[in-house]
Amino acid sequence: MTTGSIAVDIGASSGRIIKGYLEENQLKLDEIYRFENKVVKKGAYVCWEIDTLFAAIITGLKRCAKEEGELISIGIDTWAVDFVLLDENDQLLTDAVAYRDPRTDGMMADVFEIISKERLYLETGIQFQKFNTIYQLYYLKKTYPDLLHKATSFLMIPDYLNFLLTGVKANEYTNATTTQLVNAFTKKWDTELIEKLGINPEMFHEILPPKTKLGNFKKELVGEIGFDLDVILPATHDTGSAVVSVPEVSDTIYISSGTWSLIGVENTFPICVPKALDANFTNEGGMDYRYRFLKNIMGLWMIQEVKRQYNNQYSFAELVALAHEAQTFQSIVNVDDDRFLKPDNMIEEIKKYCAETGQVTPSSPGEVAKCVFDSLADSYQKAINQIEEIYEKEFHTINVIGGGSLNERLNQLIADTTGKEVLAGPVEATAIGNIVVQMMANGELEGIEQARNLVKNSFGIKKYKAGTA
Ligand code: LFR
Repeated sequence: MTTGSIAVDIGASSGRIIKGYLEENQLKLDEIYRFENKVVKKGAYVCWEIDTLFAAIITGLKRCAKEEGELISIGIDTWAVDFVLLDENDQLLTDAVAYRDPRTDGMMADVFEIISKERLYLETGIQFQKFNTIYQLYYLKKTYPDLLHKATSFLMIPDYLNFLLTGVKANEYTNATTTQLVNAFTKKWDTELIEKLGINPEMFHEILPPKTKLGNFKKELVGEIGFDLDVILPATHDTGSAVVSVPEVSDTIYISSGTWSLIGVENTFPICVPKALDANFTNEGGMDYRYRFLKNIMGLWMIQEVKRQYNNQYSFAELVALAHEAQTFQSIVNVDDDRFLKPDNMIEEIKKYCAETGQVTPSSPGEVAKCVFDSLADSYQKAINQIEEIYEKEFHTINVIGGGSLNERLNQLIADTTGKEVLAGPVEATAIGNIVVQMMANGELEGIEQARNLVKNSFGIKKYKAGTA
């Protein structure tokens, strides 16, 4: 009988419950349940529906009941930076406010008055994004000091879901690093920095690394679900899990392609040099204390929003095909501009940007889509130039992983724009990374090298060369 592990992988637009198991030396995946994720306005803030997400996990687990005997563990990963605060009775003090909420506007400048940008980067190695946890917490400190005072627990989204499952409160390492409050070298909460900001360091929990067994389902949940599993920490930051499943990291630039495009390389040490700061590259904590030296690029979010603005009358595949037909259209926007983080209307924002920069304004859906894809490829190229400049070497391969790797035209466009070979896959990178870390914890895999070989042998990786479209 094969044993299986369950990955709960929740992204910005959907969540999935996937079973992973070994069969004839290959990793197999079965999707058990899929559910929607979205933000809603609660009072003044844009929030995640955290209770609905937890209920969906329970529904999915009940569907696993027939496979129960074979299952041994479960791991949860989600996007990063967002959190909730609990009071001394473990009751929620805050909603799970979403990082695209504009509440952090202006907070970066306030924080830099307390600690310089350079010092913050030197200590944490984390990129400057206005939505990082540090700026969200500083907003709370300024706006609701009493609330922050009452908080006794800081839990990031997967930490909170794990707490609901097990009753155990802890902060997982890979996700904790995205707060910009963890020292990149000691890998511990930077208590001095936290205190300087006027935030109570006591509300942060012990930082536990991936592969740690957190606990088991709470008694009442075992009754409801009908069985129990070991709850194991994968890299609970989805990008951390995704990069575990990059088949070959040496001399390769990866792009984890989903709502965001995360472009970078894996290191065994953080790079906090001035050039990295200027280019705004991050050193996020990874599996086995490796570091993801990468940059956030706005990603498929832009085309998701474009599709939504066209009232979903075109599928993604149709937008890709229409873009291909609009061959002569050439305008490009800077996808890294914060104006594209959550505009009221993405199409209008793109048009406005083109007009303001003296470029031709896109009008047809094909032109808008072409503008988005070309702009993404342009931004990838710029990030690659920065990586090569910092490393003082040329990389020859780009590995696109995640759902976006299914976009064949974008893969070819990346190959054509960069002149490098593009490898596409695995598509289910995040769930795979989540599952293989559980398998390491369960003794089914020895370590990350073996896990990466397993990925290489289990999933088809497609190749694209420049000029072969
Ligand atoms: C991708 C991701 C990125 C993070 C962004 C916000 O899903 O986790 O790594 O920067 O979402 O949390």
